Amino acid sequence: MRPAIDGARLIARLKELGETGRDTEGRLCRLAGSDADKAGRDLLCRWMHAAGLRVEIDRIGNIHGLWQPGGAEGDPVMIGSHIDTVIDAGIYDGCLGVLAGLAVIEAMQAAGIRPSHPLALVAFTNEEGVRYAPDMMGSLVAAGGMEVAEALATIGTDASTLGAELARIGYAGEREPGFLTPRAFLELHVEQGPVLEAGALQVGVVDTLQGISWQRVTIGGTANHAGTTPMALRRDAGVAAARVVTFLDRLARGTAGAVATVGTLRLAPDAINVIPASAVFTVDLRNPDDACLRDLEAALETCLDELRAEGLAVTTEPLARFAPVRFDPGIVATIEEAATERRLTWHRMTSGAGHDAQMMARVAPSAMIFVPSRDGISHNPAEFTDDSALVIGADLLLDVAGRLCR
Ligand code: HGY
Ligand code: MN
Ligand code: MN
Repeated sequence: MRPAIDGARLIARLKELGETGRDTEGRLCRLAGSDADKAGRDLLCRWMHAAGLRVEIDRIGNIHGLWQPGGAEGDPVMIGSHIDTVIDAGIYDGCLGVLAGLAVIEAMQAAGIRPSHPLALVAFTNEEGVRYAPDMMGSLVAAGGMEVAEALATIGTDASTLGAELARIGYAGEREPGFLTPRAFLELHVEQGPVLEAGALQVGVVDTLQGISWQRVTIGGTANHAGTTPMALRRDAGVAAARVVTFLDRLARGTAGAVATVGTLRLAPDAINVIPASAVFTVDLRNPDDACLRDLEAALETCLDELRAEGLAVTTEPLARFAPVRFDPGIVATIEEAATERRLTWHRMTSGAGHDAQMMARVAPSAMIFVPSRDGISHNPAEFTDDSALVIGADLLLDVAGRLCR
């Protein structure tokens, strides 16, 4: 019997998980290591246990659900993503990939499939990096790109420590990160961009993922009286920050494939009649070409040097830097074959967003499948993908996993 995804159950779980970890204002905020994250993790573990998976947590809190039916030997085919979210998130980012992976295993079980290799489902810790930088942290540690001790010692935006928070919520596991070496890694994800919808395409076959550079910039000026200080005598950290923000916007708009975002900005002392003494903000630069990404970073540094020359104290702190990634051509071809066999409309594309697959590509042949995002919106409660598109993506994931498990 050909296995098929239980679409109704997948959608129901996405909605149930989507209601888990909302704050007092009703916003979805399952930040890594938080009580809200624990609630989502507990729900996922319940579903994994109910599916008969062996649940193992590693030291950075990555949750693994292992299915090794009789006759399945060797390294597992791994399907993964994340269930932590940004602030005021949508319900599909990451969660689709984890819950579709669970649905794939359950579909194989229901159809009596006997895979030659085990399957491992993984929900990685702190993919979003909102509370603790860098992002994709759990998969980065699992792929050997960051020492687990360093990751656990990471100080959050709220002065908490990731390791203490994971212990507090009961997800400081025992297994060493990377205790599983997947024979292949697959991730299904909503596109979070406008390309598939604009092209009326059902599926994206993701063969590359752009480079990412994150840093925190601190600008020191001089607090002074808003009323008595002549403009020529000011060292206004707020104006300096605004100059950097507009510089980056112009730079990115004039550079092929570039995007630049200042997503956080804090002024101190944050008073209506005090010239800001300091501005602390983050810079997110991305580009599919690493040399171009380096040019963007260099241009930012030149802009900051101009502020230094004007007497402002400017320091930077690197938070993340990941080069562009090319996924495994063999798995990309397998996804294309399976999509063609299902007569889906698809095309190859680059991921604008970071994903756990980009870290797992360091240790295993990896690739991704995208399904369309309505109006290209994500990291926003308006994030939406049609139920039918979600199931199409999960069924394709099932086909590809089946081919890789044979
Ligand atoms: O930042 C990203 O691209 C991902 O959502 N963590
Ligand atoms: Mn994601
Ligand atoms: Mn995200």
